[in-house]
Parts: sequence; C-alpha cells; structure tokens
Amino acid sequence: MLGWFKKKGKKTIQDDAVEEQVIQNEFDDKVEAPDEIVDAVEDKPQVSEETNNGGLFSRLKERLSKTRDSIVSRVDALFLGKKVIDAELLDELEEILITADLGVGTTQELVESAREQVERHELSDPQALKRILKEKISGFLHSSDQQAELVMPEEGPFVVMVVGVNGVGKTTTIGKLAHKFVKSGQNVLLVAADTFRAAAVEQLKIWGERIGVHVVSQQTGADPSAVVFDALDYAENKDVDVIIVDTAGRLHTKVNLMEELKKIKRVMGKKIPDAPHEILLVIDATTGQNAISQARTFNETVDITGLALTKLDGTAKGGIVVNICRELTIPIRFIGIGEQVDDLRDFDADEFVKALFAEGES
Ligand SMILES: Nc1nc2c(ncn2[C@@H]2O[C@H](COP(=O)(O)OP(=O)(O)OP(=O)(O)O)[C@@H](O)[C@H]2O)c(=O)[nH]1
Ligand SMILES: [Mg+2]
Repeated sequence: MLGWFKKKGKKTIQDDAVEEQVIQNEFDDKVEAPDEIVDAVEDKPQVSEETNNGGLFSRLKERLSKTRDSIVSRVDALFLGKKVIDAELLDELEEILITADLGVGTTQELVESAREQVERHELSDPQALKRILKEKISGFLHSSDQQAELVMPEEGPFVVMVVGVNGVGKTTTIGKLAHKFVKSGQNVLLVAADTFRAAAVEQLKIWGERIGVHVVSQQTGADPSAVVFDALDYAENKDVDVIIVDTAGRLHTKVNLMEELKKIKRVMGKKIPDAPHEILLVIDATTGQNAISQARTFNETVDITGLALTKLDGTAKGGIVVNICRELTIPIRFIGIGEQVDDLRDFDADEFVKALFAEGES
C-alpha cells in the first residue's frame, strides 16, 4: 500500500500504520441540522468495522464487480473454447472494451497492437492475449500514478479545494477524506463554500458532526470567496493542519461559474501563500467519456492537481479509469467505491488491476 500523504521533507504517512481510533478534533461546536437532511445522510450506512487489508481488498474486488463483469468476464466468455485469434474475435474484443468505457483511443491501441502481433505470428493463443491485455491495462494505469500522494506544506495548514460538476460526489468525498485525515491525527476544518444549493451547507455540517470536525459556514447565497476568506481568517490562530473547501457543483461549460472558481482560488492565495495546495477534481465514474472533457476544462481554469473518481461501485463502466490514466497527466488520488465514510480508497494501480482481474485472496 502506498502512503497517501506526507509533509514536505517528512516521511510518508502509511495508511495501514494509522490507528483506527478517531481523534477528536479540537473544535467542539455542535450544529443542528434540519430533520430531513439528518435522515438523508443517516440513511447511508455508517463506518464499517472492517479494518484489515484482506477485508479491504475483498471489498474493493466486490465493489468493482460490475466493471469486472463488463470487461474481464465478457473477455473470458469470448475466449472460451477459442483456439485461435481471428479478425472476428478481435472485433468482438474491441466492442467489449469500448462498451466498458476504456475509450476509443485506448481500445484501438490495445486491439491494433494485438492485431499486429497476430499478423507477425507472435500471438495466436487467446489466453496469451488476455495476459497481454492485463499487462497493457496495468501499463496505462501506471502512467499517471507517480505523484499519487498528497504533499502537505512544511508550515501552516494544507488547503484543499474540491471542485467538480453537479452531483458527482464532492461533499461526500470531502466527508470521507476529512475522516481519513482525522484518523491520521490531523486537525481538520471544513469550509462550506457551496452557498448556491439550498441545503448544501447543512449537508456538510452533518458530515462534520459525524466525523467530529468543525465546519465554517455562512448563509446560502453568500459570496463563496468571502466564506473562504473568513474561514482562512478563522483558522489563522488555530492549530489547523488541513482545511478542505467544498464548492458548488458547476457545469464545466458555464464560463461565469468557472470564473468564480478562479476567484475563490485567488482569495485563498492572498490569505495563505501557495494555497490552495491541492485542487481536487471529483469525477463521477458513471459519466463516461464526458469525464475527460470535464477534467480538461477544469484543469484549464484552475490547474487541477489530483482526481477523485467516485461511484465506481455502481457502474459497469469503470474502464474509464484506464482512459483517464492514458489521456490525462493528472494523478488519480482517490476512488470512491460506496457511500460509507470509509469507502474512499487511495488509488493504487496494482491493487486496482488485481481487483479488476479478481486475483489474490478473496
Ligand atoms: N455509490 C456511490 N455513491 C456515491 C459515491 N460518492 C458519492 N455518492 C453519492 O452521490 C450522491 C451525490 O453526492 P454529493 O456528495 O452530494 O455530490 P456533490 O458533488 O457534492 O453534489 P452537488 O453539491 O449538488 O454538486 C449522494 O447520494 C452520495 O451518497 C460513491 O463512491 N459511490
Ligand atoms: Mg455538494
């Protein structure tokens, strides 16, 4: 398992070295949220008991089962009983990969290289082709995971700004991420800069209450940049290690809303030099290929430093992970595999391939 964050110049924090104990935050303000919001959030399953790595891996495997069925099980069924690789088999393989959202470019690269190897008589056995497929997928996944861990500044709080289109899972990911930091002994502060959607502030406050983290907020309709400015002001003389800022969902094609993000970012930089240190784009894995254009546009606007890919548990189209790694140079830092607070995983390419191809302990 890779470490998932480190302080500049310090050792990586190992996820599995961290005790499962939740360290109470120094802030103990309690917030009251309306009943319907409490119900909506509390309907979600609570923290799972599972802590060992074997259990965590089998849960990952189980959550990726729809994607595994759409890629690996279909490939197995296609290859079953086949002795040779012919044009028809390659065409069907191409269709499977496209349907699983690996993307046209990725699929063509995979299938063309297989076709060439067959023509050169270097490849004839379908099982060997499956191995090659796995190696190539693994290669694509490794292409962007070099800087997967978060790097926190040596001094002052680590400021994370979370952005993305509507409903992708930003607020939920923030709750899960804040919980990870709290478990690692960090003092976390959440900032409700989604002042656009009614109930967005309450949603974040409920997360804050669940995980024992203070939330700075203002009323719906307030200027998000002002909320952020005041929050950073508030944090100035407190012992805060991590500040995570929630922002309103916005379509990447809406220029004025994208400009607003630039402003929020600028305000952070004025208050804390180099902030935000991390701009995390949340992408819904069920979105399909539109995810790539979302990432490109957000990146052009605010320079995305990392990706969180959510809802991989609910989709057969998890092949998008492969395409994102191939098409973008932005590392996938986290994957969301469910609605529970501990369903945010560090993205580990090797583990992902193992889970996808259903290998290892069950
Ligand atoms: N199955 C599953 N559901 C998820 C995951 N992440 C988030 N969700 C669900 O997706 C829905 C939307 O999540 P939010 O966190 O409110 O999304 P958001 O991006 O903050 O939405 P807006 O603020 O309205 O733009 C909720 O029902 C979440 O429980 C995940 O990894 N898996
Ligand atoms: Mg939200």
